[in-house]
Amino acid sequence: MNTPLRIWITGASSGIGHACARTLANAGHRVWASARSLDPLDALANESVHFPGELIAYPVDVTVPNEVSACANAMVDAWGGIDVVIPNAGMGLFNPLHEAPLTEWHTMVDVNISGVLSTLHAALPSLLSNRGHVINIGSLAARQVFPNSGVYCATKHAVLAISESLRTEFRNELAVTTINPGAVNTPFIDRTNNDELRANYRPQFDAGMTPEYVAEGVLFAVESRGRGVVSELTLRPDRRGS
Ligand code: NJP
Repeated sequence: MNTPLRIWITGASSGIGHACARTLANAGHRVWASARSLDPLDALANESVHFPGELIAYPVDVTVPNEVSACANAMVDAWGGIDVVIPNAGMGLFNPLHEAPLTEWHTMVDVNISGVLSTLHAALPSLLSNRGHVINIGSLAARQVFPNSGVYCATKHAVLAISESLRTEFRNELAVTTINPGAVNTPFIDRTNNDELRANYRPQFDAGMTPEYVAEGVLFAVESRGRGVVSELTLRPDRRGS
């Protein structure tokens, strides 16, 4: 088995983050799982007692910088450091640009950019001293723009730029990976407030990849240590049918 790594993941209560937390703990790693909703995190922690690794649930709202730094400090106090951070918490509130309330734009910027930055800022000192790994969750929307999701696309372009700046600045100290998924079947689209768009998009996500498939990609990137660095991984649904 690979050496167990100490991994902090945000947005672990649902979807991709939840699947990553399970997959990584099941592969023997030590997972510090964060989100705002404690019930699903506690359920995950209870389930994980049967896994070879370890999983601790620690609630955090990534839009509150003091909570984020307290979470990182608690992990370092408990486990002595952070080897991998996965700032996965993110939201896409789809709406045509001219119809979206300003609050939706701010929410996406607060969670998808500021939340990622707060998480990285809190984790970086420990990551740098451990020659650690940042795994950012981008999107196809990090390289393309789509209608009805202009601000979401802008936030994911920012995530990719943050990854690239870390990779450039810390070439000899950090591994940096950006995972760019297409549609994944999670509650992601259910958070969209525009009823018509939510209903129209849902089938596309129903036919998307499983979050467990994305988690396999994350596990591969995490366990590449010493062999190579996955700098960008694009995953798209297989539309060929069975
Ligand atoms: O979405 P969902 P996904 N503070 O809604 C958390 C990207 N992505 O797993 O706090 C802390 O199931 C929320 O937890 P809670 C996407 O952009 C997806 O699909 O309890 N956490 C939950 O755990 C995002 O970056 C697709 O509400 C906060 C999690 O975020 C990542 O994948 C395609 C929070 C969201 O889980 C995970 O999305 C793509 C806060 N303030 C990229 N606000 C896709 N699904 O198709 C939310 O290209 N969370």
